[in-house]
Amino acid sequence: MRIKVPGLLVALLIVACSVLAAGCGETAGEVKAPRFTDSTPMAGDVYAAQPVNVTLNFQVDLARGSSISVVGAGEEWATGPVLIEDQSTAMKRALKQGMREGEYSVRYTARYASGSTGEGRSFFRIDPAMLADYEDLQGRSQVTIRMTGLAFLPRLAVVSPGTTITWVNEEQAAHFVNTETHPEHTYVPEMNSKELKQGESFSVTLETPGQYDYHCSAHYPQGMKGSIVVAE
Ligand SMILES: [Cu+2]
Repeated sequence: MRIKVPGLLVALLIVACSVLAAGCGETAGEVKAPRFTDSTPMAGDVYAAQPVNVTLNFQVDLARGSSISVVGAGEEWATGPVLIEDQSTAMKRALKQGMREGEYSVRYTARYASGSTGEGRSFFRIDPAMLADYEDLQGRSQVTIRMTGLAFLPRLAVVSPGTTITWVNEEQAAHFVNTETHPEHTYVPEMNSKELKQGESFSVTLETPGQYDYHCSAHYPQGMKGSIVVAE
């Protein structure tokens, strides 16, 4: 008889923990919809500033009727229509300005061209303290980023809205500027350059405040990555 009481308590504890896990701790893990490959931000990423959108990549074609929600501090931050692009295997939704330090949960429903759907969730964090590692280049209309030694210099830069960024390849190896993620390059497609040979350059003007991570797809394994924050 004494065994039954602890057994019941254990059962109740399991139920209570499950409820808690489904409620309070739901942003602690990632749930991937079938055919999901990766996203910007990635689950668990910590950003120095807010992303400008949430982009999700899939292995199959998407159809209309997909949804993306980004909630933090009790507020919905995703805005505007769900956009489908990259030959229909990527979907994204813009984010409102004004996202502050904290954790944000991402929920999505992907409607596939086949007719089936998949649901997933992830999370990311914003921690402005990370801006301490960024070189402050605010207040300039033009900023040059050198590509040399298989690296972007400066690797981390904070600029003002409307700044034109120009990447210049100073070495013999050909480089690219590619928006996240690798290899889809779907986050901010206008940041994708053609192959840049020695002496060639690529420019883009960034108007919307937020974080723009990028890399060189030819030297991704070597860690050739950079990040620009456009700060108001
Ligand atoms: Cu490269």
